Amino acid sequence: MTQSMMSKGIRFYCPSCGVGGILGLFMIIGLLYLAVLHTSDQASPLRSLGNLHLHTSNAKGNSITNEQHASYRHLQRKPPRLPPRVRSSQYIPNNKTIAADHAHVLKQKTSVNLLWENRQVKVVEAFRHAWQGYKTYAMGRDELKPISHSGEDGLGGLGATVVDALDTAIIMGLDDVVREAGTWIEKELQTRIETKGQVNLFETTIRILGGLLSAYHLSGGSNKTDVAALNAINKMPGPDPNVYLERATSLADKLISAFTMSPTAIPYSDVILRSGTAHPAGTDGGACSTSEATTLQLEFGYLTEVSGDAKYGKAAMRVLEHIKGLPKTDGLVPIYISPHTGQFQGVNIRLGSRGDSYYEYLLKVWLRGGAAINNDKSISYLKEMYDDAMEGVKHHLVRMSKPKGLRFVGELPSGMMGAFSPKMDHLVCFLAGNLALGATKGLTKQEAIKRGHFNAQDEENFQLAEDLAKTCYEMYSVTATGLAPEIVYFHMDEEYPENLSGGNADSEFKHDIIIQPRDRHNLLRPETVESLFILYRTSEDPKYREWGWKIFQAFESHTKVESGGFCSLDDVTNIPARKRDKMETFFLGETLKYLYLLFGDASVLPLHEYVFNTEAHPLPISSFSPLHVQ
Ligand code: DMJ
Repeated sequence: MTQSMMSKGIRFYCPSCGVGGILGLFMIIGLLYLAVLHTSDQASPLRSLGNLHLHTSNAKGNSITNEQHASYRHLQRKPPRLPPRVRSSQYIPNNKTIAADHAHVLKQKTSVNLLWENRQVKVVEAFRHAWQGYKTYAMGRDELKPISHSGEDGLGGLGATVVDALDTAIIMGLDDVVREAGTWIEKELQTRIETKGQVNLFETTIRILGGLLSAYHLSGGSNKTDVAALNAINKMPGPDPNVYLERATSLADKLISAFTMSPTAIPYSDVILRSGTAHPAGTDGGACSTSEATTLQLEFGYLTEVSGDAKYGKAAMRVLEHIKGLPKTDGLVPIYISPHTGQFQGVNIRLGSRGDSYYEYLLKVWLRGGAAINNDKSISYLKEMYDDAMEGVKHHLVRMSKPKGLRFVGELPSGMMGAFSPKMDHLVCFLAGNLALGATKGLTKQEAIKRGHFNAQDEENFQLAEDLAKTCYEMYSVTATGLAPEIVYFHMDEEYPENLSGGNADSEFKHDIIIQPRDRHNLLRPETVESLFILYRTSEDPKYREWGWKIFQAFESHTKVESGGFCSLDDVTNIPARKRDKMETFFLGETLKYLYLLFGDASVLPLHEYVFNTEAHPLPISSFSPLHVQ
């Protein structure tokens, strides 16, 4: 709440107030602030927590006793750390700025702040444009097809864009969008959960379950005691937050069959919603992608925390507990795992598709469990697995391109004994941000050093994070459109061909980065801007914002569809770029959210208090971990 009070959002809440009104508002805010201080623990980063005993209730009214972890009280009493909310009045189309209406406020701002506020408004306008297209042509479908003015259900028909976009709209303060999405979820989603057919466990968990849980938290659901006070100041539109939790629970009750029906700790990859049954994938001998089986624990764990039902977190954490005991090579693992045997399958090692978020969740589940704060030993194995894996990445997968020298992460398609491939998926770009997050535990680098939380390995990992962020940015600037292709190869020989595969002759790295014709597409993916956001927050270096702005402008120039929405591209190396008739849900859920946060105030959703799931849905860091298998 203090964050909301200090935010720019609050100023726009009452734009026409006079001085008296503003003083009055500050008095009310001051009183509420004192009340909050009285009831909540001190919210300092990496605080140590007392070992009190507690008996409390969760949202469903179930009883939770947790002797070791009294910090649940902190979660119950602390008001939601809602971000500053940008009011609708701030969105004035056609490049008019908010300055005219609020000159008295803006005078006090530096021109740098103003510049980034205006850029942030541009992102909000882009989000509105995307939502408008979706609402007009595809409301309730999974994805918008912006060129043919229709929709498709590529994710099983749960209205994935509605749920994926909702918390971005909450964060941006777009009340009308929150109301539209929230109402749809309240009225339509339950029937879909009960009647739809096959969905993928991982996609449904990260996008739908994660989106619902984040919306539940951000609209005040997990902070029952203070929600009334909060709503009095900043009423959240849409349904009661418990609606989001109810939908999340009923969806998870279907998804959990993937764990319970499997003979091992590794879940089946597909679930039939209407029957609540699960089965293995129809390909690869039924194997699950390693990333899919291991990217469920933030969502199921948070559901356990807010519902009080241990079964969700337990089922999901069994996967990581099990993988802890499997053989690995310097922390690196193959990209398939079998639910039939519980063993890894094949030898292919990479941090791109099918491998990526295994490494992401080792760190994030540890962070969200609060282990960086409360030193919870029960999940320290996750941080050890993460640290080992990052050492493995540095030893086996990181190389330098020629002639100009970009550090990149390649692949070992035939395992440790096979040849190195200088191929890097755009998906790998998540790693830059993840390394920075792991090194600083979500603090700024400066703060982490000051607090003694930054050792030599952190320094090395942070350097790699910065180098990879640069590489990922250059994957954009090497192309004619300024947008990255899905996959690049890095040049490693002394000799290099003269032909330019990216199409930007001005790029310093035009010979280092090779783009194959089959890899020239762009799906509006978020990984690079995600990393720029985390690197900006942790390093405070403004260059990351500038890079993000360049990328945003390229999205605007080449992917915007006039009638509404944004589209994927077939070929980023030629202008005009050939358009592809699809707007992926993660453009609203992740790409635009990360850009908005990158250009905004660092006090919004601070990284030492929130962990973003792999689909960019923020979940609050718990000060205790109910996740580990007892
Ligand atoms: C998203 O669904 C998630 O970020 C996932 O982890 C990887 N793929 C897409 C975005 O590219």
